[in-house]
Amino acid sequence: MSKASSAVITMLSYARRPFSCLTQNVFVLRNTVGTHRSHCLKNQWLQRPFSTGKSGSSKTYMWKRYGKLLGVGFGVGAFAGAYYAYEFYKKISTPVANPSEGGEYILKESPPEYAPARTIHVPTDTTGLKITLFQYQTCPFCCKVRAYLDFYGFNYDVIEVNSVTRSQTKWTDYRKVPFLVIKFPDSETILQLKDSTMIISVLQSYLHNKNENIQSLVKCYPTINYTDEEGEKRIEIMNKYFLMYGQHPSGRTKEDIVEERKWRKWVDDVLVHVLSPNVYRTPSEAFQAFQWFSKVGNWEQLFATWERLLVVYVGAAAMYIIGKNLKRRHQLHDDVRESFYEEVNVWLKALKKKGTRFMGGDVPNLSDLSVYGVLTAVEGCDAFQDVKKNTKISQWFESMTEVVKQHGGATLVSERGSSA
Ligand SMILES: N[C@@H](CCC(=O)N[C@@H](CS)C(=O)NCC(=O)O)C(=O)O
Repeated sequence: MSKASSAVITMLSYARRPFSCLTQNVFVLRNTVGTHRSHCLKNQWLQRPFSTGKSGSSKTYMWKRYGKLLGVGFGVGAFAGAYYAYEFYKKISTPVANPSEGGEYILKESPPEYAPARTIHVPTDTTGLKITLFQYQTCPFCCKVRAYLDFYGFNYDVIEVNSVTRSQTKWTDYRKVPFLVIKFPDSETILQLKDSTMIISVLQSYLHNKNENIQSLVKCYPTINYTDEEGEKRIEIMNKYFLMYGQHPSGRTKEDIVEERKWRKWVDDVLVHVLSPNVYRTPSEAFQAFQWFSKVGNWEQLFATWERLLVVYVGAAAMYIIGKNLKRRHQLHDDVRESFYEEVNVWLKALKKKGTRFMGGDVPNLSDLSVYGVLTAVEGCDAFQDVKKNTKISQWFESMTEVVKQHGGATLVSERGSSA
């Protein structure tokens, strides 16, 4: 779903390119004509004063005529230069704007009420937090957050965002999913946590660090707003891979914490990028993937038929094309399956070296949950069936499915609930 809307957006931005090329050609054409004209003008300019330059009145005439032109030219040039400098200055002076103090995560008012696509209730969650996840069912980042919430057994509501109308996120400036809205039993504050990795880091810090509440923990993740070289506004969340333990967590070595961080980053920077080119490898695979998204996302229930068909057909066609670009951008093998197998094997090799059931030992840690979460996004696609056939992922993957379903980490949440 997510991919469909990004698809349409990306298609539009691609569609703009030929136009901009066209405009450039017209511009070049005009310029050529212009250059030719000004060249003639220059010749006249050069010729007139000097060839007829003997007469003073002719000189005055020339200055009157061309001096004005020169003045206007300088004026326009100075104005254009100043404007350009101003725009440039704006670009380089906006990179860092730091609201900090966690203010960027506080909502001034409660978002509108939407009917949840489903409500997850786990009796062991006694934290009293009211968590709402805004998501696309098959977005890998959303799947990662769900894997985390389900493993720990948090209670939460799911709001399925319509990627065509995005009507459920009109009230926020944040343009992506997933994000969480959290309400607290003992405070009026309402928080909006943005970015899958930051969400997981904040909640995990909250579970481990009983001296801090979520409102104060978010202050450790200040955002930096900047404008990139293409003029796009971007947000960088500082420390998003770091957990705010307060003190060194018992039973964990420093190396083990660093490793966990490394894998979480690998998931965001590497693993996630092999998914799209693989699930949209051929037109029929792209179509099959979208049909599966429609099924697990319950689109038939949630969206109008025309919306669903639009997303499935247009989305599949667009993503097939975009998949090819992503393949180039992320320098995947010609046969993108090879890249998928390779990355999965990188993970499996590390797991084998560790010698335990999960990367976290007997219980999954955040690396396990992140790898597992993004893989569940493509679980029903041909690509993942191929991965299961051609690598040894199944054993670990099935163990993860089981432990997430059983809320294997629920004790931590209930302990946190009783200490609140
Ligand atoms: N770094 C973000 C990435 C989130 C992201 O890129 N989400 C995509 C969906 S998979 C999105 O919302 N794109 C904009 C859109 O579809 O409108 C995170 O980890 O949460």
